[in-house]
Amino acid sequence: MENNKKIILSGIQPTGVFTLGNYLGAVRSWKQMQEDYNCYYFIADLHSMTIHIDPQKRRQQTREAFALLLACGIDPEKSLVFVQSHNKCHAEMGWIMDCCSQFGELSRMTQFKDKSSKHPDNINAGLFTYPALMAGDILLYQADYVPVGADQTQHLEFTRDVATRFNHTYGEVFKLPEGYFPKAGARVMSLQDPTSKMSKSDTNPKATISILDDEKTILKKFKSAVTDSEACVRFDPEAKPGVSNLMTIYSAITGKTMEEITAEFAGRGYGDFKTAVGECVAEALRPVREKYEELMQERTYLEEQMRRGAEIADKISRRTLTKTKKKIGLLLEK
Ligand code: AQP
Repeated sequence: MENNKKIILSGIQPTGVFTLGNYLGAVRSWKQMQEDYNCYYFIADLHSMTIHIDPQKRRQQTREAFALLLACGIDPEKSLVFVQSHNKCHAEMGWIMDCCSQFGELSRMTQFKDKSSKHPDNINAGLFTYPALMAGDILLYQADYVPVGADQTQHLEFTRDVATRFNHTYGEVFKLPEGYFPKAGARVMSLQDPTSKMSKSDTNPKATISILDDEKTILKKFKSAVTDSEACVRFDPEAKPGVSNLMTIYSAITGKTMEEITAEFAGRGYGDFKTAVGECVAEALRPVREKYEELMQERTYLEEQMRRGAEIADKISRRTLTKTKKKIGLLLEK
């Protein structure tokens, strides 16, 4: 990747099969960005440790997530794709970032507050220092841009603050990353509670569309999506969160504007609208599902790509890690 292209870095946790939200909000744009940037994508298995997952399941989900990225069109010949824990630099840099982070600033992170209220029985220290590990992930690769959803802007600001502080205290090491807002990105909400985002770890299967769901399942889930009693397809996220969410999905896939969608379904019931949304989603996800099934038969190929990804990731990030350690005054091993 010796060229002048800017670096984009992003990760996704292996906490379940990707949802339509992960796809429309993130991974679909990752595919498009491969042409214009040097893209580094990783499966954030260390981050996934902040919630409890059965070990066997975590292993399986990590393999699946890696295959899903490739199935979604991330090409290991164009982009760097790897599993976070396979590159030891992340854990090492994570500790360094922990020691550069203040308790007060970590306490203000809204994601910590949200996630600790969701898992009150497991408010672990990792959940609290999650943004420090994430700062390390980004800074290790001297990333220019990080694609961020609205829920991640606080973490990016934190990364910039820590990097600025480090550069000021020890001398210039880190590039300050900027947020990247993909044009075609969409925030997808739960089909059963359209005021909260669609999440892969949601325990209610009717609330999420998995990108591996078949057409019949997808149509059924959209049919039972929560709407309202007005029977009018118009975009109003405050008053009509359910219908607005379905419109967002339909628009993200077909490219139609909200006005065009309202006109298309004027005088027709929600039944027709839900079927149309379900059909376009099923059609968009079909090639991903087919590619995924093919890839899961090729275990050796997947393992080889993981190994190669880890090797390149180590090579790129070790330069920054070594420089960081020198600046801090850690004695380097000879
Ligand atoms: N509902 C969503 N709409 C749009 N974008 C979304 N993303 C997640 N959910 C939506 C984006 O997907 C990328 C990867 O997310 P992640 O796995 O690192 O963590 P997350 O945001 O916590 O995703 P989930 O699905 O909600 O996972 P769990 O259930 O494990 O917490 C990110 O770019 C994210 O913005």
